[in-house]
Amino acid sequence: MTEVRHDWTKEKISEIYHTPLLDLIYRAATIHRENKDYAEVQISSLISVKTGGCPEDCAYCPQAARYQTGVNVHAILPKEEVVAAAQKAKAGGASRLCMGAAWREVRDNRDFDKVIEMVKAVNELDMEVCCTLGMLNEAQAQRLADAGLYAYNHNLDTSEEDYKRIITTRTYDDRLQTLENVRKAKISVCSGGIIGLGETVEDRISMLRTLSNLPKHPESVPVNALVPVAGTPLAEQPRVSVWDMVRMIATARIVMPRTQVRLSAGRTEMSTVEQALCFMAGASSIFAGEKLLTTPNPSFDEDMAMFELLGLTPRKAFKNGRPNQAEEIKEYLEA
Ligand code: SAM
Ligand code: DTB
Ligand code: SF4
Repeated sequence: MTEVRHDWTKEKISEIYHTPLLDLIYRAATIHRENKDYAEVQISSLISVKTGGCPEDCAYCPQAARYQTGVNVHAILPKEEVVAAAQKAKAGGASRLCMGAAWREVRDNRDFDKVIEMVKAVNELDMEVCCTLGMLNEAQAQRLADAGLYAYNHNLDTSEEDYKRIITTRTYDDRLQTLENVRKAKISVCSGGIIGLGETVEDRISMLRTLSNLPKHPESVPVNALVPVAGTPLAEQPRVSVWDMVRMIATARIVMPRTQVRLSAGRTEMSTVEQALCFMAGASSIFAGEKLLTTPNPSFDEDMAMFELLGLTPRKAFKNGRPNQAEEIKEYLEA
């Protein structure tokens, strides 16, 4: 079993990232196959429970109020609509529902009370529940944990050095603090980034260094390809090459060997062959369902056809234990 290390240097990660491509894929695939469940892919489905009107200035995001993106702004959804979406996602093969809100941070108000009710309701469907609501303090993280939240998504997006170019309304340390608050509440951590923002390869490596040097690796690391959206400052960014996506996934797999590396935004632009390469390189998770938060994604049917073709199976919910069963998660990660 590959040892889980927390002392990766930028030099070492860079050496891995720049390995000749087929050697890199082979090495990542070898590590991936140490896990007996390597042909299982964890499926998360997204629902935007509060869309648009966000005060932040994330340069990639269609939901920031300051950019004219034509996104359909709406207030918080009724619980029934979220439960119906969760049931549909479960029927489509998803083990996890991730609820997103276009907030800078959680506030202790009625909207948060509503999210807590949603978490409880989806938890009762025997699905892993995830939220991505912006920054959280310790008490808010604990309240989510008590409601049965399984995972919290909070991305670093890019390197610490590059952060100010992409977002000015909060700092990298703010992001890291929320991740710490989530950890303390014993919620599973989901944190990754985006490639194609105009970052350098060094920025990608630096972000992987931060993630892989956290006291405990995130259980999930989403690797998103930028979805360029008209009206955002990054609308004209060229699409990232699939080879960059493969390199990023393979490097993440090697430096965080027990983590679910998620082939995230950008799949509508990728062929089945290209996605197969990403699974070969160690991707073990996807977002499925027609929509990400506001932009399109392949349908459940298309993904099931791809799974059939590639011999992949959807991972069942709670294979690593229920929320707050930190010891089980730990045992799994260290096994
Ligand atoms: N507001 C919360 C926050 O920022 O943490 C939660 C929702 S936010 C939309 C969640 C993540 O979606 C971002 O951190 C970013 O990584 C990703 N994202 C947003 N827009 C994207 C885009 N156009 N392309 C790829 N990923 C995107
Ligand atoms: C993540 O890493 N990617 C998802 C999820 N976490 C919240 C979001 C992708 C959003 C893509 C743009 C959109 O659909 O609005
Ligand atoms: Fe707001 Fe999150 Fe979008 Fe940034 S990424 S503008 S915080 S919704």
